[in-house]
Amino acid sequence: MVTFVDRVTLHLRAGKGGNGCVSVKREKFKPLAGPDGGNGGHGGDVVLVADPQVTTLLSYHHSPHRSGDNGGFGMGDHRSGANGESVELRVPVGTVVKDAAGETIIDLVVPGMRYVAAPGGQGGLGNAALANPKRKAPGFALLGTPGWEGDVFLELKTVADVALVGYPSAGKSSLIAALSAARPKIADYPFTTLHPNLGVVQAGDIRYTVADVPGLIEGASEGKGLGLEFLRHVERCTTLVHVLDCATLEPGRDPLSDLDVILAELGNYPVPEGQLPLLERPQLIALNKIDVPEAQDLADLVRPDLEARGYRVFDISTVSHAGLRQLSFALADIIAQHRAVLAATPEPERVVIRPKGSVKEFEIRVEGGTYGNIYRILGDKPVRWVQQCDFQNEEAVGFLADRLEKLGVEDELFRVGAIAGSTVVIGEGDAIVFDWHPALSSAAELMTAPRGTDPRLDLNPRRTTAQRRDWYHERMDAKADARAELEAERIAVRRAQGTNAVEDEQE
Ligand SMILES: Nc1nc2c(ncn2[C@@H]2O[C@H](COP(=O)(O)OP(=O)(O)OP(=O)(O)O)[C@@H](O)[C@H]2O)c(=O)[nH]1
Ligand SMILES: [Mg+2]
Repeated sequence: MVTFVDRVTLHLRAGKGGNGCVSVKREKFKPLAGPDGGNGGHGGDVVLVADPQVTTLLSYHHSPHRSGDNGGFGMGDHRSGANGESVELRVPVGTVVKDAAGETIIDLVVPGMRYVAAPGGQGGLGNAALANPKRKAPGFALLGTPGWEGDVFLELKTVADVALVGYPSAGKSSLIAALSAARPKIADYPFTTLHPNLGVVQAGDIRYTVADVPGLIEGASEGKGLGLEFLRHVERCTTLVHVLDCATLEPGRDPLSDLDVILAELGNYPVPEGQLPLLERPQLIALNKIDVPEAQDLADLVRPDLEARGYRVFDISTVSHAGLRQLSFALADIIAQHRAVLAATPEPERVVIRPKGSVKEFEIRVEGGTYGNIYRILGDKPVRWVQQCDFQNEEAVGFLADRLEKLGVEDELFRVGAIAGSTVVIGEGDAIVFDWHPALSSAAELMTAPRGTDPRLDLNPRRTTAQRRDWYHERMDAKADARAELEAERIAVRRAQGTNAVEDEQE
């Protein structure tokens, strides 16, 4: 029987939004008293919540299909539909959420963290909400949009401060049982532990968590034994404790060679980017089973070697509890230091892995087709508007066309080269295909001139006041000039005559 699951694929379906309602208020002496259709309710989300009380993904292994409730329909008399109930899926702290392509979406490492894995659909507006001074009695309402539907992949990576690693039967489970209230299965055959166990240790005023992972053997990184499968659970532990068995009777095994094997396997484990490789983390050594006399002798023998390699070594026995206090306080020190460092470093900027919406509200992709180009309109808004449109209702289709126009879709279609009759598709796939009939504003642009520069405007014979004023001044100036010229001529003539007269007089 499976009792622990750390990987599961969930099939999620969020609730659909309820449709808006078309209704007209009727009163005894006012049969058409205005639109009163209510809005549809929103569809329920499917939310993942990190819960420290949950330790396994087992329940999702048994029932991986989860869905949110649909939103209720809007009704007459301004009654809105009820919002669909959201579903909360409690998952262990340390659950990594990945999309169907295997990309990490979010890491639920903090207790209480929530992630809306499947957002519910939007409720449609009723005709009351669609009314405005220009459209007093809309004969249509918007449909609810479908909720998100798809698969997400959950992978549990235990979050603990300390990980106990070592050969099978080295006494890891016994150690966690001796240090904490955890009661894992303990037995003298290898691979007793098949999944990680968590325990909470209180040392002085420091409290930390310890994880006991299944035993490793030589070749684990190539899949031997339980393989490296479970090293995933070590990945998030700050500190490692090597539990070395000093009382093993197996030939060819001694604490030093055991340690080398485990180190080699840990070194082969690829940690995700940005994390400290396992072997660069603080490591302590626990020489276990020293209640057995030969084990104590062996421990005394190997300790100088291990200390020479730079390890802090603790002789322990999970049976007599010797050395456990020292070990747990040494661990508490390391954890406390690590926490102090963490508290001092500023929290790194949050990275949004799946940014919502692009800067542009839509884009048009031109695709070649057998019957000429297809213009595909992509973007959250246009796609949602199409989902909200009741294509049986002409008014609703007109409303959709207006919305698209307002967003600038028509202008953009024109810019990328669509002509009247071009095939236009909204969204991926071929759900909504139509022939483009440009509305008036874009038809004007077909005349290739920018707005407001219609050539016919230039034929206007009426002059502006300014033009008339200028014309008047020009005429006045011309008259004045002419008068001055005449005057000058007259003077000249008179002078000529005058001179002649003088000459005549002189003769
Ligand atoms: N004498 C003695 N026996 C011990 C001690 N610690 C553990 N054992 C025994 O060693 C055997 C294995 O102990 P476990 O705690 O199950 O070992 P494990 O490392 O968890 O093993 P796997 O889960 O198989 O990897 C059990 O029979 C324990 O009773 C100890 O300090 N002294
Ligand atoms: Mg065990």
